[in-house]
Amino acid sequence: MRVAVEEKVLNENQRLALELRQRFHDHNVFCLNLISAPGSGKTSLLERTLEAMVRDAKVAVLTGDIQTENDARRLAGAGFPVKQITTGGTCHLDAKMITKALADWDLDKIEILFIENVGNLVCPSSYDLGEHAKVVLLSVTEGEDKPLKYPGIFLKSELCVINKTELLPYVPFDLAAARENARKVHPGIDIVETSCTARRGLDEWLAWIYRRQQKAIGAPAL
Ligand SMILES: Nc1nc2c(ncn2[C@@H]2O[C@H](COP(=O)(O)OP(=O)(O)O)[C@@H](O)[C@H]2O)c(=O)[nH]1
Ligand SMILES: [Mg+2]
Repeated sequence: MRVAVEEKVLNENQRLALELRQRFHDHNVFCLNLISAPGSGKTSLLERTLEAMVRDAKVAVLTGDIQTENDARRLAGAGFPVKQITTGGTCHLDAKMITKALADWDLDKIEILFIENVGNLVCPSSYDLGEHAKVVLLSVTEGEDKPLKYPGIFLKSELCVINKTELLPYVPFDLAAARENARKVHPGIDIVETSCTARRGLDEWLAWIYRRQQKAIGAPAL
């Protein structure tokens, strides 16, 4: 019974995600879905990303959390459209929440849409949001074994951002093992190392975004 209900929810999500994907395609919106455990640095990475954008860049952010508007407040400072989605307990964003949040935004004014998912390495991996790619963040304080413990999200993500790298001298995190574990789960996954506080690796992250955006433009929606 529980399985049947879950399947129905996921099928409905898939239908709405396909609609979103088609809309993103029609309006040339490139969409990334950022996923990580709480505190890995999703909002920080987006803060650094928005700072790096030129003033008239068509960039927008939807940021999800169970409670509070804190992340939207942090991100709004950069002057780009930002909207908080508070799920009120749900541990992931779903396609219906994204559809609703986009209802009063003109997609023709957006070229890159970042979605910051709720902090969780499990639930968000099952919900397609119509994005072009999922990006998983792993910070060096979390342990290099996380790709092996949470393979689903590493398998589904095109990029793994290893964040807080300026802390490497102080934490027992084996960077080579982390990379190897991510590639054991997903051999083709791209990996970028960043430090949002020391502002390292951000050029590489931005270059990845633009490369992936180029690939998305002109590609069929489905
Ligand atoms: N040392 C260090 N701390 C970071 C870095 N990036 C983010 N943080 C801190 O980690 C905490 C959680 O970051 P946040 O961006 O809110 O993570 P989120 O929950 O994934 O959105 C905050 O205190 C950030 O200042 C980093 O590169 N190095
Ligand atoms: Mg956040």
